[in-house]
Amino acid sequence: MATEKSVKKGYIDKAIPSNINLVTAIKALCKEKNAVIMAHYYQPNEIQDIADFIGDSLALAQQATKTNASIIVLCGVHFMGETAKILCPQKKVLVPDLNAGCSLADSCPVEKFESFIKNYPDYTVISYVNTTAAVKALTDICVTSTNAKKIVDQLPKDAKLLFGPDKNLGDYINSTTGRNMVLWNGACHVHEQFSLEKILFLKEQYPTALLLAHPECKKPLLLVADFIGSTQALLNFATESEEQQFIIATESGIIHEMRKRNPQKEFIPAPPIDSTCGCNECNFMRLNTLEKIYNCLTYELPEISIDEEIKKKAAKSIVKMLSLS
Ligand code: CIZ
Repeated sequence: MATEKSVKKGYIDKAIPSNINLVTAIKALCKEKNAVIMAHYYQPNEIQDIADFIGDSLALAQQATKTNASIIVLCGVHFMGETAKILCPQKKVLVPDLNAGCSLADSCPVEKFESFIKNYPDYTVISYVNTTAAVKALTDICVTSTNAKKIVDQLPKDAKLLFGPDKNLGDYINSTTGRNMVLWNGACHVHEQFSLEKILFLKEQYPTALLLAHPECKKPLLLVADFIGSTQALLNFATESEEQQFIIATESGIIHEMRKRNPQKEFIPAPPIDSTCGCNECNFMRLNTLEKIYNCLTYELPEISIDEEIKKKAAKSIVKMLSLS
């Protein structure tokens, strides 16, 4: 029997019988327990392949509200598990490894964010979904990279806006909406790590390849990109485009779904400054494994729990996002 105390390492570290087929066993556990596996596009390939649903955080949040399952195994990072729990407080939300954090969420500690927004009392606080529930509780409207422009465009033209935590995404939204949002100085370590020099070299090697970049990347990279968008937008663009080669400047996990949908096209991961493999992976996203999913379903741990007051306040900013997106 495993209890909350068994989650000492952030995940259930119990031996798994060596003769079991993990994929079959995970599917059987899901059926037995009325559980669904929801995975982000940045998850390792084998996790995307067993998921009942894959998507970006907007789609995962929307799907969480629609499922009839009693248990959601959220294969992504911690804030995504929190979002599912906030939207579905009556469901059990499990994350296979609680250590799966987010450098961007970490770049916005709640106490510092609270002092920062106090300097702007009459501003509407907009937060990217990559934040802790506590930061969302201080937020008026939550956004994702898929819906940020659409939501900001709906706000009154003279509204004073503050955006956190990603300064690159905030700067990009300012440029596409003509707003002048005050920006928190945070960033994602994966998207900040792309090497412009190596990417320009790749463009010379693949002269017809289009560079598709996520708006969390730094501005000089965005200036040379052929298309800028969220993971979902990049996936849609690559699928609908007549072109055959694409350099992808976001977490390389998305390339799995791009290749599945477009087996005849070539996808080249954009290289980071330091890398041995030539692609850019989020270490946090890679902490989830099939073994941890199996144990998490078996013991129904680790479970996401959020302080009631924070949950209520955070829910308002997410519900507002869903109503505007
Ligand atoms: O919102 C998400 O899911 C993230 C982290 C990126 C994206 O663009 O989808």
